[in-house]
Amino acid sequence: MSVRPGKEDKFSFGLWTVGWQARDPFGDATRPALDPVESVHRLAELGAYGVTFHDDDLIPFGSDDTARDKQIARFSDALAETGLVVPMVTTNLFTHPVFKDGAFTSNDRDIRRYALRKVMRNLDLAAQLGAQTFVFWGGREGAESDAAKDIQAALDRYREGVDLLAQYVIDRGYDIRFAIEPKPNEPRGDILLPTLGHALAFIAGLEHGDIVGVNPEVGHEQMAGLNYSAGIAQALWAGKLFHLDLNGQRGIKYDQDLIFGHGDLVNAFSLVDLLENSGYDGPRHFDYKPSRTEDITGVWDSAAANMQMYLLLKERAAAFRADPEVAEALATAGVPDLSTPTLAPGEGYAELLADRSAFEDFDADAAGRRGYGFVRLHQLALDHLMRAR
Ligand code: DIG
Ligand code: MN
Ligand code: MN
Repeated sequence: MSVRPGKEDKFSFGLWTVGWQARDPFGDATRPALDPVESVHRLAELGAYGVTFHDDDLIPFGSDDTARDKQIARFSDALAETGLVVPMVTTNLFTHPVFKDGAFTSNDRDIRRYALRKVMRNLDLAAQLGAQTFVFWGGREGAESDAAKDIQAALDRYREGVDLLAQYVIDRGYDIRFAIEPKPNEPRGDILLPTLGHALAFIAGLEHGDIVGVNPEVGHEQMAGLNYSAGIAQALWAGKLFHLDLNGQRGIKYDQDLIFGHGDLVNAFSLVDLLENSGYDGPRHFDYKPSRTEDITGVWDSAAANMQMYLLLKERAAAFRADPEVAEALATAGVPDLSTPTLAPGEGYAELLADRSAFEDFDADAAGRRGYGFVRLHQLALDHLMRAR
């Protein structure tokens, strides 16, 4: 059954996704370059709401100002013609050899200064196009050997860079928030801020941490063996889910950037259930790679598949939540009870110490015999996922 996406679904795509020419470490490109203007029109036809980009996706690295202005004008015209918006912009700090030891944390100070200038220029463009989120994926911030990178100094430089750029945004009055995108490795042997947890801890130490959140990607957390929907729940709990990169990953291996849901489908179901019931109203952004085996028809099929998967899972999650048997299984499992504070209103440790039922008279053996029924609850979820009820 095909479901038709619309702008109200807030699906967005990186230009670098559908535009990926499928060059990989073991093979040449299998597809020709794609004009960003063509991508805007085709994605609009498919039902997308927005497009995102790295500076170099839109303006080839090294372009002079005339060529740069022409590209921006063409792109802006396509946005106006299609009604697509630019919710997020990011900077390519990883392709050019100059960044081979990183950007903000390169051992070379001149390169660190160059990287900051490249981002500042891109922040101006992001503000000009109305983007409200600016992503930092430190793909080259890291090392292949431990002695090569003083991690503490690198984190100082990372913080110095993000604080400076946040000050720039504040002073310019840009309506932009930053979102850090973690990844454990690839292309560096180990990447700084490898998981959501590392990123949240880093943000806590920033001067302007209030405008810095996270942009977690499905496959990146799963490359570290982590539960993506659980990580998103913590990002929401921390008020730091500013954006997210949806795709698929089949286990702990290289970054596959599969179509959303084409990896761990069960976790994708849990994620959509969470997002649709959490109040997150940001873009559903796809950062994936159309398989190297596909021609341009396959590229557009893959873009449509991302949105199809999300909408199908949204429908399945709604059916799960509407099922009275699920409500009963949730109650048996005590899931709603977890929202009840452990302490009564006004109760402190003195009252807890005085409460014999909490310890002296507590029958741990009887409590240990409780059956929670999690298996039945999970099977109900899978029944709904597979449309078996
Ligand atoms: C890869 O997962 C990264 C880069 O594509 C980009 O910097 C970021 C944007 O979401 N994701
Ligand atoms: Mn990825
Ligand atoms: Mn990403």
